[in-house]
Amino acid sequence: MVRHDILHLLSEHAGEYVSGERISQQLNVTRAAIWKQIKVLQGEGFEIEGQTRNGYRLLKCPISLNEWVLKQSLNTTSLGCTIYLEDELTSTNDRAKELARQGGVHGLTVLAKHQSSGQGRLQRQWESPRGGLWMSVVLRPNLSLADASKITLAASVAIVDALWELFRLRIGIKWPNDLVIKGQKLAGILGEVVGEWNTVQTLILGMGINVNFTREQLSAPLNATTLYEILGYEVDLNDLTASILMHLETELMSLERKAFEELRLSWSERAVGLGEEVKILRGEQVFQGIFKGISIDGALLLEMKEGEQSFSAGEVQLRSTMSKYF
Ligand code: BT5
Repeated sequence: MVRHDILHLLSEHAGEYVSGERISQQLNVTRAAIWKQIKVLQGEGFEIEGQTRNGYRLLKCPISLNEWVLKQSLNTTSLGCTIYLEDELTSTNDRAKELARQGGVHGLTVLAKHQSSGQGRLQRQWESPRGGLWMSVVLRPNLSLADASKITLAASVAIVDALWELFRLRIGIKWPNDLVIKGQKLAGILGEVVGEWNTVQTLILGMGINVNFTREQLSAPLNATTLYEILGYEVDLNDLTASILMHLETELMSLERKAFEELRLSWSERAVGLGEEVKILRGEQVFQGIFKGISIDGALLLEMKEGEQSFSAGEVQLRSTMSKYF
């Protein structure tokens, strides 16, 4: 794409002018065509200065999602190898499922700037205003169905680590995979198995993070927060996406090596409520006990008077009996 070629050329000389003539010669396009493409790039949020005498110079790349910028930041081998970035989708998970059924490869990543019908677990709604990170990755890992829940645990750890790496923010994981800060939800994860796991082994991993928007853009009753509220400034969504995919790839590779103990440890270090007295709600039923940890298959282990019991994600909810950070 000519636009991307222009960007490559300008970014090689970031901050310096590159003459229209030079771009024209190197890319074999007319100067009028270059001018047109520069206008499009400016519309996408690239700060490009144009001077009749000196040419063009790239001053800044957009911090909103942009395929070219994202690809420059990506340092992965498989995740994000193919990127579908749309302005609006009903749900990135739905689009990723469609693409997976059409043969989408491992690592294919779908992003939307806004979701009109974002999904949570158990048919719940996920509010997805502009400025958030709404992403789904097609995974065809070398793992069994029993490992599917470990992948969502791995995703929680990846997001926590990316937020620490980029902003030195400590986020807690509320089992199974809500990401919370001071008790307020910042992000959620939705893993969905596509088709017969044993034959196709495909999991759609959806991750939603409230990033560059204010709390007011979410409905009032939600116990939620956004990165913007926490940090006080907008962050580069491309860097954030790249960092999450990088950490996720590392976690997945270690899972494929059967190194679940490492993941369990990483997850436990970041878990909220571990070792505390908690309540587990299953429909009308309430179980109370000490949150001991997670089992080999990612289930929550609860130590109760009657002995230890495990609860798998999806069917129950976790509540604290004391911590205000739930
Ligand atoms: C989740 O479900 O937390 C999984 C959310 C996954 C969203 C991503 S975005 C990209 C991909 N495409 C999708 O369509 N989905 C995935 P769950 O644990 O069921 O939590 C849902 C509950 O969180 C809702 O019932 C609300 O109470 C609350 N909620 C909804 N939107 C929220 C938001 N933006 N921030 C915080 N809480 C929210």
